[in-house]
Amino acid sequence: MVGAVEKYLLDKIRMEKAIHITLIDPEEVTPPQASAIAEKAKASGTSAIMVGGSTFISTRHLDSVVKTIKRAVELPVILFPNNVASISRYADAIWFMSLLNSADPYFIIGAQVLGAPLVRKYHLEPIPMGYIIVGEGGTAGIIGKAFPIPYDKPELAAAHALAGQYLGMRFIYLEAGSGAKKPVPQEMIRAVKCCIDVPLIVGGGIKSKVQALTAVSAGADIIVTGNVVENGQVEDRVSEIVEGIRHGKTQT
Ligand code: 1GP
Repeated sequence: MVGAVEKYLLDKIRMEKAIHITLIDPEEVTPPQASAIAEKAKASGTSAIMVGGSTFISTRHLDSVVKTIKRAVELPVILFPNNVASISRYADAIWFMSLLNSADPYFIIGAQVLGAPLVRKYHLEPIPMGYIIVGEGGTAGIIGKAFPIPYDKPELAAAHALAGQYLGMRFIYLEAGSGAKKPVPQEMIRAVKCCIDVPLIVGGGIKSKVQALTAVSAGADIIVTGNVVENGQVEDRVSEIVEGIRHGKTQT
């Protein structure tokens, strides 16, 4: 069943063609820093806040980061979990995600089995998503024991995405890894986009207006940026990326 946050995202994509989501890594911020980032990102046109990182996390710290963001902005807060400790009862929704190209069943279905009862208990809205790590893959690739899909194999990314859609996942995420030197290339975004019907999320290494424009004009429906908001110049950087997304849409 499609919940309120998913409906909000789908409506926004329908109306605006492509949207931006700000990722906040709870390991990198204090709760006041997180709420300041969220406020500035909202003012710059971001559509939702994702909270999550690839490595160590204390659920208590995560809870206070999420609570503080919720108090500061009226945007949906969606968890982006790397494990079962990344589930906060204070969020609105959770990407209920499976790392489709992991070699370890734990990241495909194991953590999900452990986390599902908590998601239900906390009344979090699960949004089924197929997560595919590509390129260098970064920390997420190492932690998730993924076989990152090389950039010159777009057809393999497309096959993973299609399998995710056929399994019922309602979003597909192409992840280059946080801080990736090279974001997901256009050919790979195009190859995935043309064979799926569900929205396509693209993230990892997107730092500029041109990079956002390039990803959106190739078919990305959601652009996620994290690193660019950790340097204090949130407003400028997010505004620039949102502008790139708007221009990219006119080229699709
Ligand atoms: C990482 O795709 C996200 O999971 C965002 O990446 O931090 O490089 O923006 P950046």
